[in-house]
Amino acid sequence: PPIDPMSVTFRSATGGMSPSGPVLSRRMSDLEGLFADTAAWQEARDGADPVVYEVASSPVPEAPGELPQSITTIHPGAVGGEFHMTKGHQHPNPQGEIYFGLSGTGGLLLFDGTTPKWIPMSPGVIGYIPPGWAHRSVNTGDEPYRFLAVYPGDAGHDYGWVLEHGMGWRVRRGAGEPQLVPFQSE
Ligand code: PAN
Ligand code: ZN
Repeated sequence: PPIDPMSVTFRSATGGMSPSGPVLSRRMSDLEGLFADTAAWQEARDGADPVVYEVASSPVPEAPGELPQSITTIHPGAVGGEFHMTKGHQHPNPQGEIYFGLSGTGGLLLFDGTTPKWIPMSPGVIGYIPPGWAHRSVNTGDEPYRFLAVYPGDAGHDYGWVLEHGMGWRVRRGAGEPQLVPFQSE
């Protein structure tokens, strides 16, 4: 059923939304196969199994014509030097998506199967994801990195594509700027 016009309040202290739809929590144990250093990942999983990121969704349904929104919070940290990140996905029904930086420092890694791109993200930055580009978010700072996402309700989410093709680069902690390392060299 169509929903009524509405406003959603962003809770800046927690990254929550009010009113809120589902809130999803991804722990280290949910992120098998993501990080290059498998031993370091296993150690983190078997230890505190920390929450790596959370996704709060607005009550707008994932239905054709609607524009669902979500706020992702990626907690700071790294696994074997590789920064905390989201799983990453393709939209099987290729359509654009908009990200807007809310707090902290991170980046948007995009991959079309051939060429990776990196968009540094910070509060106030709009990152645009064109149709057909897989996308993953990375926290490159030492505080929570938080952003708003707005996407077409019938875009769908395909997580298998990234597991199969990678994202072109891995994002590692460097002396200064984050290091973008070719995926194949791991
Ligand atoms: C975002 C992502 C969110 C979590 O809302 O879904 O940041 O990342 P993963 O879905 O890759 O775990 C988005 O891009 N929606 O389309
Ligand atoms: Zn998306």
